[in-house]
Amino acid sequence: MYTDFTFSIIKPNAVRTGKTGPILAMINEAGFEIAAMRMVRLTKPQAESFYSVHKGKPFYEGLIDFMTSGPVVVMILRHENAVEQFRKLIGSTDPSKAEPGTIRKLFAVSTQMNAVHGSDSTENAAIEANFFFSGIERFL
Ligand code: 3AN
Repeated sequence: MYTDFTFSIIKPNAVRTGKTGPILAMINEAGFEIAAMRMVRLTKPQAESFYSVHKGKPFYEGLIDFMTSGPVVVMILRHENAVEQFRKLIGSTDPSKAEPGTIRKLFAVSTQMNAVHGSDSTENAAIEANFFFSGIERFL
């Protein structure tokens, strides 16, 4: 199993407000290599499948509506200890708890509209990346 990659999404609020470029610059400056990237508009079934672990939670329906509200940018990122390093770069899910200088501190507007997603394990990174880029081995 590779451990030097993670999967990220720049979420609709950040894309809509022109933050794609600044966020990509922070990702590059932190030393991540963008191994694969594309802009997509999630369908409702895709969003429901991607966030199926949250099904039944109070924020689930709002999360699906939000994530299908506009285009997102999906990426495979390479870095040593990528999952852990990227979660440090993005900061806490709740932006009010995110460290200064993190992507979420700078660009999130709420816990739901928190600008970016970062996988929480290498196993999930592989599942999530394969969801958008079939056969991820060719990017790693
Ligand atoms: P993270 O993306 O930081 O790993 P998860 O996987 O717990 O966070 O949650 C996935 C997404 O669900 C978050 N990025 C956020 O958009 C939304 N979310 C999580 N918790 C809440 C909450 N308490 N209220 C609203 N939205 C939430």
